Amino acid sequence: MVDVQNDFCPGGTLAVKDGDAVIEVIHRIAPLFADIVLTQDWHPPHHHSFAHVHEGRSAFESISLEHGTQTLWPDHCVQGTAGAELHPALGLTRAELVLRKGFHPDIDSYSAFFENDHTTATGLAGYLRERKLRRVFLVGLAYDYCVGYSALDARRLGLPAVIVRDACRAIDLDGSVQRIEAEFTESGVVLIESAELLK
Ligand code: VGL
Ligand code: ZN
Repeated sequence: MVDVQNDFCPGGTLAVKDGDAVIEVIHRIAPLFADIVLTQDWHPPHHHSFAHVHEGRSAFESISLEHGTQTLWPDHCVQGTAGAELHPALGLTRAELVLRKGFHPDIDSYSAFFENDHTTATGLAGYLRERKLRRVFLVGLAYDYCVGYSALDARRLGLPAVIVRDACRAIDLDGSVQRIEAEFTESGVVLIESAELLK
């Protein structure tokens, strides 16, 4: 489960429309899974992805960096703040790992597996390998950023990756949904609805 944190839910600084609506769906399907891993976006206060760090720039603009384009975001999920906490309605207390990402000040990390240089590992691949967890189902926020990039990296690592679409909500910025869905098709990320799991 990716980044179901206060800042990505209504009232948060980078609120995804209906972000908290994923919680009910996630609770419904959670009992079907033997192992649950959570991620938490976890930025230092002046993280490079924050618009305020870049003189004269505004949130939701894109800038060019060494490892590609960076969308600038409002300050969000700052380490130790209430906005960075997992949503209080989440009841996944049996989750086995909470993986934090995005803590290096100069680079963003959408994916739960690699930072945005596509090289620096978060450790999740090793964790899954050592625990012999060989397939990932993804839920959470945001569909077109952290969920999507995580699914694509899972495929790059050779793991089957299934996104439960109604257990995700998208930011939907400048065609981001269409763009990532084209990549899903190319790399074999599978989209399903929770009802298909529950029947
Ligand atoms: C995310 C933008 C910035 C996400 C995280 O969780 O999808 N999006 N940081
Ligand atoms: Zn972030």
